[in-house]
Amino acid sequence: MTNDTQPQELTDGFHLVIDALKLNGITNIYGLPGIPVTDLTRMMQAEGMRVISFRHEQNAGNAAAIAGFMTGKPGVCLTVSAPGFLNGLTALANATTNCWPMILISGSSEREIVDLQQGDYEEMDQLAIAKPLCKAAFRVLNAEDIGVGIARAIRAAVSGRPGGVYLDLPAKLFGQAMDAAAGKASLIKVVDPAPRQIPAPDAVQRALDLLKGAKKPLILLGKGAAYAQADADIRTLVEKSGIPYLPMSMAKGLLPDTHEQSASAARSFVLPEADVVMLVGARLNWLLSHGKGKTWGGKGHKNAGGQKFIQIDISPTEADSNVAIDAPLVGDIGSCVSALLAGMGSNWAKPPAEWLNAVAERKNKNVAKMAETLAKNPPVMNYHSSLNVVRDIIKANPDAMLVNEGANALDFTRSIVDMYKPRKRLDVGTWGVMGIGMGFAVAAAVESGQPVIAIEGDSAFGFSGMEVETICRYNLPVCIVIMNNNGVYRGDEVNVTGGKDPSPLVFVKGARYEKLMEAFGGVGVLANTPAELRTAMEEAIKSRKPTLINAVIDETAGTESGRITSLNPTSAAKKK
Ligand code: OXT
Ligand code: ADP
Ligand code: MG
Repeated sequence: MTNDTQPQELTDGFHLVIDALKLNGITNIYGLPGIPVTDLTRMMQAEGMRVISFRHEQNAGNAAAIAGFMTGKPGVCLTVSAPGFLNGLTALANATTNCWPMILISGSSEREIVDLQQGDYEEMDQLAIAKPLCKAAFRVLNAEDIGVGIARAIRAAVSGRPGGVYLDLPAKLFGQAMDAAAGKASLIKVVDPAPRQIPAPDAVQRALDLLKGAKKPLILLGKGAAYAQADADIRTLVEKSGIPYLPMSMAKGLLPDTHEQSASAARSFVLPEADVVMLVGARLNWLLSHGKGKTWGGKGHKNAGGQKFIQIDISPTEADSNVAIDAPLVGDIGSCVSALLAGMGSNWAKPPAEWLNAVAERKNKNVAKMAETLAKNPPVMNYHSSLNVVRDIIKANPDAMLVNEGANALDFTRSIVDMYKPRKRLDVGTWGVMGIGMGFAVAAAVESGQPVIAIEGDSAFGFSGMEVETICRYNLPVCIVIMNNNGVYRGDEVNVTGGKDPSPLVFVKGARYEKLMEAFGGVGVLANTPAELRTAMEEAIKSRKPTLINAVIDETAGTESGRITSLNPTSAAKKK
């Protein structure tokens, strides 16, 4: 037989998408099926990919985003058109805001009809809507361009400052057939998707000079430092310099929180007192009071405190975004930190003892105060007595992943529960967004294989609570602890009018959240005491069974917005 008469082997858009992703090492998909991606999910599974199917796209998107943070590879979320796409978009925007690599792949409707606005099924110009909310957005119209489309999406997500990428795949694309060999040849294996960016030697020297002259230096580690996976070098930098460091929330555990140089327990002392601050993958945004104001020892909220700043960041435009940066160090954190280490030489002088002693004194005082509070066992469980248990459980299981959201449930957990290893604490991030909980918990279990503990405010849990079914369906080792105080911040508010409606801030009292887990075959536990909570958590870790513990917390224990009460606006117009 000649080649002319041999039947041509064909491939199609479905398989090219799958092959392109697999070629680039992407094998986990977080999504929700429906027109036009239903078959794609089936085929992905058939081709050996792990498809985790959620109950709402926002949770799938959050899972993809945090998978990106954990692995440094883009997490992929797959949705249907218009409403499914929009449901996933919040997570894509959140990923971009947090600098996490993620790709949202959405099916879309017939281009010809959408562009003429003729009212197609789920009609929407998704590409245009996604563009301002992510780092890059692409659409693929022809099967032979799928390889390029996916390569561009991967590169855009992970190179430079990581972020979210939208990839629009119209329904018609999936069915397009082409020659299999030509299809294979059209795929691209992305080489060096996140190239190292070596800092300029003069910038390294400028930073070292500033650090050398400091009397009260401080290192601030942000989640960019955790993301960079330069753990050993970062630890060496901290230890060799002898400088106290402060981890931002998701950088906790980069060095163990129990490290003697950790200044976490002296935060409000070290920020205004420091004279030179080195930011490592942390932005001077609202979480750091924009680098000025009272937090930094400034007179008014617009006044700087007089600190000199070194900022290590991959984004060349980050410096000076809030206050002047004296020594910007632009490059990837791994390269910048190793350049600093090389420049420090072998006889780097530790900071003056006076500074180290002052930090230690303040820290020890706060740690002792905390220990005293944690030792109390009030008649009704509160944040301290319950989180003391979580603290012990994490200490005994340092490889476990910790997911955390809420207001008081977030802030108390952050300061009470020590972390021991990098990238183990996953939380509300830059936006302080509620709803990340169950999506993060699913991805944390899938990506790490470790047990996951999700500490959830009862309000926070409500945003993604239906995913307990997903957790049960995939039999994931997730232990959810709901800090149940009957409401947003507190559960004791009343309707001031005396009317029948409850206050906007409270929920059904004594809600039995644990029954939600039981409905899907998981383990539900009601815990009224620290002892009950401890037993239930230990059992959950041991059994690896999906577990939901409804921890009943004193409904008067919380404060408005937790530690960020001051961000609530107050009216300048006095009421009579
Ligand atoms: O130095 P000082 O003395 O100041 O003490 C500090 C440390 O030194 C000390 N510390 C320690 N002491 C001893 N030992 C150790 N180890 C130690 N470590 C620390 O403790 C204190 C505090 O330390 P910290 O935390 O480091 O310092 P500080 O000053 O707090 O740090 C400042 C910040 C800004 C960095 C920090 O506070 C922070 O990271 N905050 C994040 C806040 C945040 O993001 N909050 C979430 C948003 S709140 C709100 O928006 C909510 N909503 C609205 C909503 C949202 N968000 N999203 C969506 C989609 N829709 C609506 C809602 C609905 S929260 C919320 C639900 C709330 O209800 P829940 O039921 O879920 O939760 P509950 O409140 O529990 O009811
Ligand atoms: P945090 O909330 O913990 O303070 P941010 O999200 O504000 O952290 O800051 C993270 C910073 O880290 C961003 O400015 C981002 O550009 C930077 N970043 C992320 N990855 C890297 C990397 N590999 N190398 C250098 N900088 C990075
Ligand atoms: Mg609550």
